[in-house]
Amino acid sequence: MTELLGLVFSAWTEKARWALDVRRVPYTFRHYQPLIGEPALRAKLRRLTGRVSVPVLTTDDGRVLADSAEIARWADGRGAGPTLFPAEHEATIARLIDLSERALSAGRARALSRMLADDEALAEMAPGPIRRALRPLASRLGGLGVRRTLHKYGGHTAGGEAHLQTQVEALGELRAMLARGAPSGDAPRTLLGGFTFADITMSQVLVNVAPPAELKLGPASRRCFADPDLRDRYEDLIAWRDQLYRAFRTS
Ligand SMILES: N[C@@H](CCC(=O)N[C@@H](CS)C(=O)NCC(=O)O)C(=O)O
Repeated sequence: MTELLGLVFSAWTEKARWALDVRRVPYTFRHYQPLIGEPALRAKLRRLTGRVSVPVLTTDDGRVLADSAEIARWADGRGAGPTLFPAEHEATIARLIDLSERALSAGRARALSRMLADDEALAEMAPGPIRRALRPLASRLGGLGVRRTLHKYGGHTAGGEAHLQTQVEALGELRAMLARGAPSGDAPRTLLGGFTFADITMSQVLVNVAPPAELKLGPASRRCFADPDLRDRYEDLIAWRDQLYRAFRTS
C-alpha cells in the first residue's frame, strides 16, 4: 500500500495530500516525528548526510518520492480527477511552485520566530506524551526543535523584513493572476482556467497569513502561523482559498 509520511500541520504535506486526495489515489498516512523520526527517514531515503524533509511518499511498487511537487506529479499519473499538470502549463506551474516555496520558507521563518516567544506554541510542538505529562519540559523540547528547524532551512540568515517582502511579492502575484482569470458562475476562480497544482501550491502560501480551518494545528501554533496585518490586507485571497477548499478539498 502506498504510504505518505508527513507532518499534519505542514503546508508541504498538505500540498501532497491534496494532490493525492483530489486524484483519488489511496494511501495510508503516517505521522513524522521530527528529530526522533529522522534516522528512519534517512534510512528510507538512503541519505546519511544533508537535509531531509517530509512529505515522503513510498509507492506501492517501492519508489520513494521526497518532494511535494514530485508526489503530486506522480498522483497526476494515477487515479482520476482534474489534471494537475496540464502539458501546456508546465512552465508556469514550475515557476509557481518555486514562488510558493520561497514564500512558504519566508512565512515559516517568521512563524518559527513568533513561536520562540510563545511557550504554549512551543509545548504544542513536543511529542504528545511529553506534552501531556510535563508542560515545562515540552516547551523546552519544542524550543529546541523550532530553533533547529529555523537554522536547518536557513530562516535565520535573513531578517523579518526581508521575509515579509518575499511573502508580499508572492501574494501580489497571486492577486494579479486571479484578477486576470475569468470567473465561471459560482465556481471559485482558478489560476490557469481549471483546477491544477498551481492552485494547490499557491493557496498554501496563505497558511502564513491565516491558516485554513482544515489544517490540524493547536490554538497557540495557529496564532503564531497567522499574520493579522497580512490577513487584513489580503482578505480577498483568504476568501478565495476558503472557496477553493470547499470546492476541491473534498476528503
Ligand atoms: N521542497 C520540499 C520541502 C519540504 C519541507 O520543507 N518540509 C518541512 C516542513 S516544515 C519538514 O520536513 N520539516 C520537518 C523537519 O525538517 O524535520 C517539499 O516540497 O516537499
